[in-house]
Amino acid sequence: MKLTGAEILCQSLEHLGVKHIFGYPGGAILPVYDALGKSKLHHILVRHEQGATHMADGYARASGGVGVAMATSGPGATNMVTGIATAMLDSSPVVCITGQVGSKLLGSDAFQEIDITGITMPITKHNVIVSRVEDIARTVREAFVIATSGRPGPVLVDITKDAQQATAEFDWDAAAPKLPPKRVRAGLDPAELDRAIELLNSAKRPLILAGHGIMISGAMKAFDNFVRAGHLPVAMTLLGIGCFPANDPLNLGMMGMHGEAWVNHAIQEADLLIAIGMRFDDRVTGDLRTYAKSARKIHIEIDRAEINKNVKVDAALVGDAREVLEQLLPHIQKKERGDWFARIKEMKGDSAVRDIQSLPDTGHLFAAHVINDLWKETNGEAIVVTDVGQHQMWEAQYYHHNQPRSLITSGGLGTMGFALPAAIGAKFSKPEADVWVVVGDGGFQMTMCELATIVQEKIKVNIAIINNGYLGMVRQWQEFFYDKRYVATPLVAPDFAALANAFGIRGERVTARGDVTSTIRSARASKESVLIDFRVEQEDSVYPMVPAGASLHEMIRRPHNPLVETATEP
Ligand SMILES: Cc1cc2nc3c(=O)[nH]c(=O)nc-3n(C[C@H](O)[C@H](O)[C@H](O)COP(=O)(O)OP(=O)(O)OC[C@H]3O[C@@H](n4cnc5c(N)ncnc54)[C@H](O)[C@@H]3O)c2cc1C
Ligand SMILES: Cc1ncc(C[n+]2csc(CCOP(=O)(O)OP(=O)(O)O)c2C)c(N)n1
Ligand SMILES: [Mg+2]
Repeated sequence: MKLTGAEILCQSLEHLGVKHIFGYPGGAILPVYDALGKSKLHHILVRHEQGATHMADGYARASGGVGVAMATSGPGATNMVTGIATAMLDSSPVVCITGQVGSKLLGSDAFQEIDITGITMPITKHNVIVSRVEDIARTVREAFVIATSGRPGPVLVDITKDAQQATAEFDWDAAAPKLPPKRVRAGLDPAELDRAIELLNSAKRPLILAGHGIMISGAMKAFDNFVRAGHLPVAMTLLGIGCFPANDPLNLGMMGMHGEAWVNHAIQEADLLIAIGMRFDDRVTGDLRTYAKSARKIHIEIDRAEINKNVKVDAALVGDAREVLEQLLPHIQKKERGDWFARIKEMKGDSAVRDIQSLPDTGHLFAAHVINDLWKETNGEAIVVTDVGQHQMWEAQYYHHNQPRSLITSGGLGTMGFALPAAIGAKFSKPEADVWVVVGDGGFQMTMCELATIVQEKIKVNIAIINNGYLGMVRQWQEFFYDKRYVATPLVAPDFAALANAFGIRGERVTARGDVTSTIRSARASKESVLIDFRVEQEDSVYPMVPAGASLHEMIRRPHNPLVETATEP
């Protein structure tokens, strides 16, 4: 039977298992919207196409599957750019479908014509323009394969309007992807494998650097076996949080610019780093010249281009984290490493056993209190989606995640405005989950229009605005490095609770520490979304901090109480 290109697209997406599409219509994609109306696909109307891409990204990160976003040509497509780049930098499998002007008009500066494949070339794993109806099904199938295989990433498919309107036979089987043959992996290089095993079994002060790739690979079980077999301490990157339970005694916490001080010191003192599915971002390493000087390094990584990119390694195991860990497992010798663990404990000092909750109430509400109470009230089981800034770092420090994919955050691009839409996407992929947005007063104002999407779709996502009246993270840099000249960082905001009400969402404001728990509790008990405006201490800073470009051990520490640098032992 002959179908239009638009119908073929919708049917192909159904074949691929897609249930939700986040999008916004316009002229060049209208035939697809007409077909969508007749399909089983659930289209979520966003308020801005950036929101659609973050929703698709949040959907992908929460589920481990593909998120799909859709937009019209021209401004619809360009509004997607930030979301696509966000997905690219964090290896998130998002498929974007854009409408394009008719193929005869291409290159004529037609109304809303923009070269979106040109624009997104460097920020997609792959992109393609389709101008023949016969190519739609195969191209979409290929997009899904490319987005999810190897190192995942965003793919954009731009479909001309005439291709959407033309008709062709729809034959799913005949539309099988025609991709270049997968490079047959010859297995791990035996010499590298032997070297890695030798390094692992002879190390006295080993430390694992656990990254996002463990989650992407679905290697949590294999990783757990590996850690226990070798009795190895684990440090996590921001995006690695959740790959190993925070409450496990072998988990030391986060590394890097705002990581735990003892973790950064442990990295500098280690004699072996085992980096797994992490890419030695500069937020993680600090000054490369002084990074982990006494350590040999093993890198387990699927993307060969990451090997020796930032940090030179002694053994490179290129492959899927789960497969590599399973191969290594039988060769690992268990070692007690008593001296090393004692040394780490010593570096940890007493800061980890002090509980911010038990410190005297000075009448100040610190962001850390809010996050730590949120952790306690949700039993650490919520999916928390953060924005970018100080609150993001406090979340990483004070909310202890035991489950993979339970922290969703923009790490590589650090995109303000990510949290609210990404949380909406996460909620669609995990409807039973307790989803919380943790967002700053600045970032929230970038995509707050998506509150209307929550209302229109009748979903429950709770929102905690950590409102410090500043673009806090930038203010912190100005405090430390620009002599407290707060240029363009004090921030006027609307009354967020009243704003929520205007959208039809319950809004609360909390100014006292004693009200944090009860307000969170009541928000959780509500069937509908609740927004809480937490008015927190305005000029608090995130500690520790490795100044950009400084050595990892050269951290700025919190000058003095009332707050310790980290919260309770999880
Ligand atoms: C304000 C701010 C502050 C920050 N501070 C910190 C900080 O203090 N500490 C910190 O850690 N981060 C911090 N970040 C985040 C940082 O910028 C990076 O995003 C983060 O460190 C990257 O973590 P990753 O390497 O684990 O993940 P990704 O960047 O997602 O890299 C994943 C790696 O895994 C590989 N991979 C993918 N699939 C597989 C597979 N199947 N098998 C094996 N490998 C695979 C990929 O090729 C890639 O190399 C901060 C970000 C912001 C915005
Ligand atoms: C889109 C975008 N613009 C600018 C920045 C630079 N930036 C990083 S953190 C930050 C401040 C964030 O302020 P807020 O949302 O209030 O969070 P806070 O740091 O106060 O918790 C800014 C401006 C960014 N990361 N993303
Ligand atoms: Mg702020």
